[in-house]
Amino acid sequence: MVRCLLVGVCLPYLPYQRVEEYLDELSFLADTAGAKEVERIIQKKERLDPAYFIGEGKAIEIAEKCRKERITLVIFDDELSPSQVKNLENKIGIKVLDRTGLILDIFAKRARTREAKVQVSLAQYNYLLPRLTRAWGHLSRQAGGIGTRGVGETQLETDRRVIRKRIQKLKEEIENISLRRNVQSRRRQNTFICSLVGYTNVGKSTLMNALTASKLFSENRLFATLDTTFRKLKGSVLSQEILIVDTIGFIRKLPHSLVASFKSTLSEISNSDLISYLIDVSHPNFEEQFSVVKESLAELSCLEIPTLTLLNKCDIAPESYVSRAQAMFPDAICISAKTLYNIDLLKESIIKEAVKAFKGKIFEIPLDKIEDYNKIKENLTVLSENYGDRFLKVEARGRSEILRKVERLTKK
Ligand SMILES: Nc1nc2c(ncn2[C@@H]2O[C@H](COP(=O)(O)OP(=O)(O)OP(=O)(O)O)[C@@H](O)[C@H]2O)c(=O)[nH]1
Ligand SMILES: [Mg+2]
Repeated sequence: MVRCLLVGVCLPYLPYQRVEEYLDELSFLADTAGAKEVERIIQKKERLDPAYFIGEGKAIEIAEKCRKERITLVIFDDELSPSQVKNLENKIGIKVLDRTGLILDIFAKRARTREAKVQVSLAQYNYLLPRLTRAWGHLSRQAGGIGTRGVGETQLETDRRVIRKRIQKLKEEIENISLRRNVQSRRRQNTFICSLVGYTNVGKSTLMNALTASKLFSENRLFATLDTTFRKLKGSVLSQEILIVDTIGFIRKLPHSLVASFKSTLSEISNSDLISYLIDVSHPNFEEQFSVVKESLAELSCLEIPTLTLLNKCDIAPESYVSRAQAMFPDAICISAKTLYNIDLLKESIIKEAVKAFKGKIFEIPLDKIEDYNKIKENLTVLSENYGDRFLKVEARGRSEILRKVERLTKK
């Protein structure tokens, strides 16, 4: 494992304890990426330094510490500008990474499917583009521009062109994938979709496995899941199909380039009939984690969708955390995806929501409207069809908006 040092800055409005917790999360991220925290430094500062982010003196202190402890990587909890990274690397003499760079690295390492890989590459190139420009600017300045200007510029232009072309290609590929996805989701219109949503590592995949008797990858690391997966809810007696969707976890300060790239994956959430919010009540900071998720969902325009709040990891959560959470979410269900505590109760609640969302109805469709009816039919669960002299009598279940469409056919 790479030995690393973590750096956090405590600005006047932030409690020190909070910065500690942020660094705990950063340490967890570092561990996921394959780096071990050897030291951490928190600097109290009135304002950030434009050149070094932290103070120059602090940078020298870090350099000494790294030499003494054989540390080879420094990770900052905040996003650094490209020139800050360059200045810090020059001063400290080893690689400097910011939070965004670290998260991108983890995503790149963990992406398995074509779609996840393409989305991560797009985010990486978008991150690289402005950095590439300035890095080259720096090099040609170092040489005083003499003799190298032409070469440097040409190289830079070529690199930028290549990267822009790649970005364009990746965007097209993502477009194609989401187009296919849309077709798929239209076909799924007569199924009830329940998404499991939450901060990273709250137990979404574990719960998915519990609900659907599948064996998705889950582990005590951040961002174990980078794709959305669908599975049928097991044990539902409804004729209605119920699908459970496992999604990517959210995190504080998720890099913008990543959010943009994963838009098509995340937009799956907005197709749901029900969002199950998972909260890890064993985590000291679960309130903030919840608001991060809530904000991200607002950006994806998902706030209108009915929700179910689940307090997960009840088996290991301290009593006081659970009561704090229950006061905050009086309707929430306490569960444990691991010990299966209350999982049957949860299944019933999901089924109840499915019953609410999908109504059954009987229609008499005039025979001259049969063609129109056939077009809508694939979005319904048809229970029976009987031809009469003037009407086709249909008994069907479906989403209310689809039922309204059929209803309109029965009107003159
Ligand atoms: N004790 C306990 N551990 C749990 C519970 N649910 C999940 N875990 C553990 O929490 C860790 C993370 O679980 P995952 O299911 O991978 O979490 P996730 O939300 O899918 O995480 P990402 O995909 O990384 O966003 C694993 O080590 C699980 O075994 C629970 O109810 N109780
Ligand atoms: Mg997962």
